[in-house]
Amino acid sequence: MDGTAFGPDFLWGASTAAFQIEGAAAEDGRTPSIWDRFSHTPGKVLNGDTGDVACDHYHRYPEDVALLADLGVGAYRFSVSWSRVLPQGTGAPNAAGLDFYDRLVDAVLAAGVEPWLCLHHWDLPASLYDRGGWGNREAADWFAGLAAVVARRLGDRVRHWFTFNEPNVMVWLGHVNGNHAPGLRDRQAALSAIHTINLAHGRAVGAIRANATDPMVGLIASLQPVQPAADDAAHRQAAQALDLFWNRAMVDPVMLGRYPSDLADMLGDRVRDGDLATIGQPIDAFGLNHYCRLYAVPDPGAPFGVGIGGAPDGTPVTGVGWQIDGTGLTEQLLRLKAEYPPVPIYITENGAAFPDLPDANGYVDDQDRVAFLTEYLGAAQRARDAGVDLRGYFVWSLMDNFEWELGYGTRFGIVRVDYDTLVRTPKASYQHLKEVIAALRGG
Ligand code: IFM
Repeated sequence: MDGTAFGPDFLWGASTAAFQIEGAAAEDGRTPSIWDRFSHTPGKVLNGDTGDVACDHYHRYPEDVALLADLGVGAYRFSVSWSRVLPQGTGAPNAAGLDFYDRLVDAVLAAGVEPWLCLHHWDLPASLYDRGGWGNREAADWFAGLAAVVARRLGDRVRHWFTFNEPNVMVWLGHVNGNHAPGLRDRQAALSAIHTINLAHGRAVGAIRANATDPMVGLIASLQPVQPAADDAAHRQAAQALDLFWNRAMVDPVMLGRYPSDLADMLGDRVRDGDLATIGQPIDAFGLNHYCRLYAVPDPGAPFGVGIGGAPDGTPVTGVGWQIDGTGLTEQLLRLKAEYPPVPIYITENGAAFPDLPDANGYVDDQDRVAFLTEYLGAAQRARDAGVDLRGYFVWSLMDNFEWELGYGTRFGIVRVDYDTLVRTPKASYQHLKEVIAALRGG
């Protein structure tokens, strides 16, 4: 890979999320999240997989931190489990839960890696869902409460903060499509969730700034260019609708301080005086998660009349059918530069699932993933060459983990996890990334 343009200051990182790796689901005071409940509901997750054990990162985090150090990354992005920190969602913090993140942060720092903390990666406490979840405007205050508790405890050491990971996906898959927790397909619930989560982001930005020392605060969204799956008026209209909900509903209000006008009409009096000022207060960084272009299809039965189709026939795809096409990443980065005020951008997730056949020693020679990373890093570099203020790249994911409704059969890691023994084995892609990072750092 020609990566010379990245230079020695470019930040390399790896990402994970609490529910996908921690396990220890009922330990030390943690209560169920909506994903515990969803995954324990028969038929919701492939093979009935749950997050009960996951990668057992809760107990094995020292091993995982050692992998980060050996990889040579400058940063580790992880999320906190809300129901581990605040078992009732609000109220009294759980000392044992906070102690875990304290130990993790110290271990990451001791390994010479910066902790990048994301407050919420989809695992809303089930108790809060029972109080209305993101459909209840009060959830914005509940989330600010979590932000304050975590920032007070870790804000002396954690300098880099994100409020939400992919709130747009949380709304689309959880409230429109229904294949993610909490499993809704409900137009009104989705609209309420959009605004409450945006407000929660704004309130949490304030809470982090008030409680952490000199923090960088940002938002992470999954943004993908949307195209009509066919060249006709219905598909073009579907593409516009999907672009509105996927790419703009939760980024425009944060970056521009306003909703797109079509959406503002739909949100109606959910948006109160002062909300947009809270949501649109300046942030210090934008996290872009990017995987593939989306192809929109009309779906009259769906809450917003649109669904997501497959990649065009004959185009290369990953093991989960996502199109491999780095030009989408360049295009998305250029769109961020063209449409929003300048904010440093980090790619906070990018990676791919492949079949990953291990040899007798558990080693995976994943040249398909190496080729994917090479293509997408080249695409990122082209955007930088075109003037995009891209400061870093975090691979998804450090290790194989619970891939939501697809459970453990779908592997995105650069480290293989054997789910019977929980042994971690770096794949060829880990070695490749390690060499890229070392070379670009002049190491
Ligand atoms: O595993 C997920 C992650 O939790 C959010 N972004 C996309 C990844 C791959 O599906």
